[in-house]
Amino acid sequence: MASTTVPISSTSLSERRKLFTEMPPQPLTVKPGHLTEEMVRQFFEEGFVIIEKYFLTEELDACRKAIDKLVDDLAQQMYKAGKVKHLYEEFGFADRLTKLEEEFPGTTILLHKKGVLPKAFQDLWSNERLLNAIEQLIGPEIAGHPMWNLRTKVPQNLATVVPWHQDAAYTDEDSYDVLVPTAWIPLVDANFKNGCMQVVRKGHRSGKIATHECCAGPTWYVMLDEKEMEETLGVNLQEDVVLCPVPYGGMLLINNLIPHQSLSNFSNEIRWSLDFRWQNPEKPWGFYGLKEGVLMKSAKNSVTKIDWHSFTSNTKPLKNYASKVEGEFDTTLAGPWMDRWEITHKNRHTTTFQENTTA
Ligand SMILES: O=C(O)CCC(=O)C(=O)O
Ligand SMILES: [Fe+2]
Repeated sequence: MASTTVPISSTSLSERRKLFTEMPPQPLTVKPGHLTEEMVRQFFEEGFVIIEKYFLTEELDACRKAIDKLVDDLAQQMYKAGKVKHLYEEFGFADRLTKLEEEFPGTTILLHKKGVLPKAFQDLWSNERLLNAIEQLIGPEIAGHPMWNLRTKVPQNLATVVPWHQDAAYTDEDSYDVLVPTAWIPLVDANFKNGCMQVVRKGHRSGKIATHECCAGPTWYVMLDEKEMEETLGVNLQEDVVLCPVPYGGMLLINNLIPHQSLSNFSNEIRWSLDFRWQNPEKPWGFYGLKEGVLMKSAKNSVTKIDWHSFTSNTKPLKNYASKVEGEFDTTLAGPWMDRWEITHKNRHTTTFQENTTA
């Protein structure tokens, strides 16, 4: 049965507020990639910070190249199966997926679902400079969180618009007391026109998770009603919404309680982005027992090699859920967050979820 906001004692609420809003003691020595004190302070006080220049061009270029390969592999697979009549090889990073999507609606979903993690993505996620910055937020024990995404925001496509939500609404209740920073990393200049992110500043400060609903429009995304957000989280959308353009090479850091959404893409090119999350591996993953995180850095046991193999191969089945044989080209996407919130809007994704739920 879908749940609503969990009652919480005032002690744990005040501890949670502290964890999410107070800057922890900072590392004693300055390390490469460290954020300025001002940036760390903004992350805790406002719930987000934009860092305009952070990555080396080659680090992100390698991810763009890996995406070209993912799209090519998918195009070949679809072509061989007769799903599309063209490979669209004359198109590239900015528009090849759009052409495939036009011919076979749902191609973007196939790519999103595949969840392939090429080496360039692994390298970016576990980039030493980036982990030094994450250490400033959560301390020296750091694991990659199982929830990560390659976003394929093709132009003028409702299925790629992500409505208001707190990321904690996708994880289970165990995770509510765990600070999980997200780095949202665009692979193009992201701006208002191509659908960058918006956040609600200070929306994390109440320490609460508002009641979400499922699912938005033609998507598998949870959604947070604006009135509910204002009432529960104590924000004012007239004043607190911040547009977050991020240039190529930069990133947006947010926490798992801050409400955010991404806008429509009115440009002619795909707005690609990656979102990676980290947390302390000693805390619950909040991922419905499906998957654990991957240890990346530790002051206790130094990490010589990140075990990507286990991370990418070990996913357990969801309890009370029997996935009917999914075709290779099945463009429905269902997940356990659909059981967390009331399904106020049905679509093919929620129907798949309900049909596969066994008890
Ligand atoms: O990239 C998007 O469109 C949405 C991203 C998002 O919600 C996230 O990274 O948590
Ligand atoms: Fe999100």
